Amino acid sequence: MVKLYGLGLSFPVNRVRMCLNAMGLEYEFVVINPLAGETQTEEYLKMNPSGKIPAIDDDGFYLFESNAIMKYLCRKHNSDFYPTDIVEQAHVDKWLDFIGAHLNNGLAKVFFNKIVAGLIDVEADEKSMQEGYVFIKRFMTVIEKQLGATPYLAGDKMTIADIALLATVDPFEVVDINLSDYPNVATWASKLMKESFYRKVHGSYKETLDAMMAG
Ligand SMILES: N[C@@H](CCC(=O)N[C@@H](CS)C(=O)NCC(=O)O)C(=O)O
Repeated sequence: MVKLYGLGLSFPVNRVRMCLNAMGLEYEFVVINPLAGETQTEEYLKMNPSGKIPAIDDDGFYLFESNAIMKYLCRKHNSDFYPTDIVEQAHVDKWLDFIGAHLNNGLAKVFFNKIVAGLIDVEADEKSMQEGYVFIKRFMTVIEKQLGATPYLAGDKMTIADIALLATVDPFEVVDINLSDYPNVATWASKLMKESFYRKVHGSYKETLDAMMAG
């Protein structure tokens, strides 16, 4: 059985959880906290040499990087969430790269300064945080347009590009980004957030954050 290492606050980790849930795969979720130094052990660094989360251990096969993990799982289990047709697959890859390079970068800046800095007692970098908000606005506008044109990010069917996006917009509420500023994305997200692959992760991102804060 796949072992997934990570923390419920991490959007790349939640992306892999949602993917495993959507595919109906059994897995063990091993909670490991980078903020407590738990990803710097010799054992964990063998799975992910960057000391980041997520990583998986699939019966001795180690893999890191959330998008690579989702693609691997889909290929291994012949899932349509990562289509084999080269054009369809190219669209999925395009959006995965777009989300990874642009949106996740912006969100990482905002999330670190708004949430994590306080948790680890580091001074927030206001400039970096504002930069993050500007990136997010710029690139969410592109996503909003796409979801006005097609029901799912890469076309007519749900794919891992949608899962990557859903896990990325999931923490928006706790960093004061209003999803209703992007009505197509809001409609798309509210539909997917009712699905069991999401509900098995949490009721909402805020719920996970509040539980973590409470101890
Ligand atoms: N591109 C990576 C990003 C992984 C990542 O940045 N994880 C964060 C948590 S959201 C982390 O492990 N941070 C701890 C650290 O940098 O030491 C992926 O998609 O898997």
